[in-house]
Amino acid sequence: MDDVLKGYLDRLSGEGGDALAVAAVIAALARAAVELHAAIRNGVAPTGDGGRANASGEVQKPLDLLADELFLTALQSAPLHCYASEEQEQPILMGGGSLALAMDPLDGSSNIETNIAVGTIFSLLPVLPEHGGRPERIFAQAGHAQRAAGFFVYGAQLLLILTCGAGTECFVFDPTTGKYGRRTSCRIPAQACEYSINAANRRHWPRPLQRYLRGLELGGAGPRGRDFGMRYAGSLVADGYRILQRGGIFLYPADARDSHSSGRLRQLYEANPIAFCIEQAGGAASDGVGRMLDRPQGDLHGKVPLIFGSRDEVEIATRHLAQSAAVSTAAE
Ligand code: AFP
Repeated sequence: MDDVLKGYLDRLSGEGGDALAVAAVIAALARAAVELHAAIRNGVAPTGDGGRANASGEVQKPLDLLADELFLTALQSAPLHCYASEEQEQPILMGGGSLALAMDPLDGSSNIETNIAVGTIFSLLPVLPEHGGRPERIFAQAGHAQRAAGFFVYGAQLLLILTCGAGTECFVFDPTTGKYGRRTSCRIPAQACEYSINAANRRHWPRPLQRYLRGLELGGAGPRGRDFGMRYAGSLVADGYRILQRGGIFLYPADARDSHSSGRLRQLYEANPIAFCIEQAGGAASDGVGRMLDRPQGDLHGKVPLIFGSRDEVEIATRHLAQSAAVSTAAE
């Protein structure tokens, strides 16, 4: 079976500019992902709690730290100027190059013990002369500056979802050949049939969001006039891949809790790369007010509300959310 990912990256490399560097970084990530997937699948990766907290104050699991170390090692010879990670308080200067990489090395780690798919999310940004080589300026670029982005899904299959700005591709790893042997292009249906949200947070949502979700729950008996399904994996890469496959809408909104006043997901290495993949597959991604990829980047580990999926549905949800200037909790 051909190495379809290698063929894709070889063609990409010929596009000139920093395409050769982009292809080299993605190839290094793809090799490291095979190693991490094997460690997870074979249960050799440690679980439990690592005892320390990351920059977002969340407990780091040993697998979070193992994943971060594994990717950092794999990227030592990649053409990278700097590396930012959910597991690193500050960016790390690398060997030098025209690109900067931001990663969530292991997304969904709280699901490891339950055998739900977890993943790695990555975002590649250009290093420009005006940045003066300073990581804080490089990682302050908005999402529309991304050169490439994607995520790996460590499930029954190892998948790489990748965009370099000309569509979103899904590569499937074949353990029998040791190659990413299959590629399909992702196109998200404009209409959603499923919604994805942590309904346990309902009481914290703003009223207009409550009304919007109530409309989905009422289905054919309500204002939408048709029934919807509900799926929520609690793993962004699993929910994101499902939506790339069959459409739907995912929402992690800001809510009335101080801890969630900007939602839970980090803009640099979760929301922006997912948004890039979703848009390139014909979908839409919003922060509840405007296009996610146009939102100015806050702090390195800054959080943002995130809504993404089928274009028509994201438009409807964003219109509802725009009605709530201030977050208010429901009376009941
Ligand atoms: P963990 O990496 O701590 O498991 O968090 C996963 C995640 O960042 C993202 O993958 C999920 O969409 C989201 O959190 C789930 O958050 P809730 O558990 O608050 O619904």
